Amino acid sequence: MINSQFNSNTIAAVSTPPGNGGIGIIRISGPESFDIGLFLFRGKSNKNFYSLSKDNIKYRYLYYGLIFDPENNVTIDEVLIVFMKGPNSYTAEDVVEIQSHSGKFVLDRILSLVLKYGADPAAPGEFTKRAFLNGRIDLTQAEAVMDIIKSSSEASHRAASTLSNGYLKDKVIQLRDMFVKIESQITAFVDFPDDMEDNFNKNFFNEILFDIKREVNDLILNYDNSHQLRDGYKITIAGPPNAGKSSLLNRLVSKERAIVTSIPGTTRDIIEETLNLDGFPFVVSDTAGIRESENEIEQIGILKTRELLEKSDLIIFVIDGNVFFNPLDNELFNEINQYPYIFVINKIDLLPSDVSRETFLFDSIEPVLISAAKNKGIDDLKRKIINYFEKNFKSSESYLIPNKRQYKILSDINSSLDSVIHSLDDLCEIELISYDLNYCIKLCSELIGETISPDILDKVFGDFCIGK
Ligand SMILES: Nc1nc2c(ncn2[C@@H]2O[C@H](COP(=O)(O)OP(=O)(O)O)[C@@H](O)[C@H]2O)c(=O)[nH]1
Ligand SMILES: [Mg+2]
Repeated sequence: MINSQFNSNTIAAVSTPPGNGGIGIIRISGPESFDIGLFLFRGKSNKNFYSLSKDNIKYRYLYYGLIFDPENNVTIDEVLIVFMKGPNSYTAEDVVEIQSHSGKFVLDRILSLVLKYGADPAAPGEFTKRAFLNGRIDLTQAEAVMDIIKSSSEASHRAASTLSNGYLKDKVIQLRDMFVKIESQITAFVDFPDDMEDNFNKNFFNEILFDIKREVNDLILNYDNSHQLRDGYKITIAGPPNAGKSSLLNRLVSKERAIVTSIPGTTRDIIEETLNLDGFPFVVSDTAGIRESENEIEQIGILKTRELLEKSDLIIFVIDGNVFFNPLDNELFNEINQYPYIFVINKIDLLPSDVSRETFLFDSIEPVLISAAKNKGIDDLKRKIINYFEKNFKSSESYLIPNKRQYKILSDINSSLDSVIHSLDDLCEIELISYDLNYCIKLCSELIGETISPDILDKVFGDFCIGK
């Protein structure tokens, strides 16, 4: 049996998602992947079959042929197969990919043959983990692979691609180099404390440290937007009952999502819908109209609305243009005014034609005039929403957004930096400065995965799907 020739260091999995599709891919990686692939494959050219051998494989070339069961010579499927010699492959090992027809039965049959003849089933994320362990990518890039798979909008994809290209790794290595440099310069004085008084230029070090701190803080700030890029920015539609909030939600998401009636107090539970505008992911919530209410259920709805306002990235405050409303002396408006908001006046279709836009200008509060029912002004509103979010994402640099693990480490670096800056004031504590700087160096290495504990690694890759 060929089994015995193969060691267990080769892994395999179906790398395409489950379900029926045009093609499915089985990926094999490790020292025995070529042997297994060659053993199960029979090339076909002009109706003639031929066998490939290790000496005559063209790497990264798609071969057409059949996968067959060597035990009974039964053909399993017509396939394309590609051999990629490490390190020029995803995992940096020898990799074989078999493109077969997709369908659970075919893919399972081929995979079971691959496993039978020497491969082990790959754990979730194991291909990417190998790419990391073999030094082809750093940990931030490995994590980005996961984000790319999950990304649901242009912005989230762009953020993931930025990490995947190694920009965060480069930045962290740059910071680490600076820490190393300062550490060696400062500790040089440890053995010569007498020189310190004359030669130590505190301002020089302070300047560098503040530069580093600014960079670290920028990354930390970017994190705050990262979960929003992944999960969507929160937009909340709020306002008095019957203003047309539910109608506006339906309009924005182009479907009848929320119940619209002329009965004030219809919406009680918060209704959420996702929306993609110009590549930005949003979660839009329709809420209960805020008013004094005796009704217990409605009161709970109003309480939930207030909680949501606090967590929102942007509030769309909607009123009915036909009901007298002066935002400047309105309690509800003053509540919303504390948060970022867009002021929207709805039902303009019902307004007399001689009412001008100026009627609705209050101080510097400029409203967007819409009719949710007649689909008027909705594009203006969308543009205004996009503009608001674009302001926060001006440069491509701000797509450099760490994930939660990286964010925690950056926060630790930031605290240690504070401590260094503090100790610099009191030059007696040179050892402490050196200790903190060394800790920063260690944290940088951890961030890019150069030093990292196996359980953190398992956690990172355990989140992946099988086959990736
Ligand atoms: N004429 C007109 N009626 C509207 C408009 N938007 C909503 N309505 C009506 O106003 C009532 C309340 O709408 P709804 O969306 O349920 O308001 P909500 O309580 O703020 O969610 C319903 O009868 C809607 O048909 C609009 O732009 N023009
Ligand atoms: Mg409603």
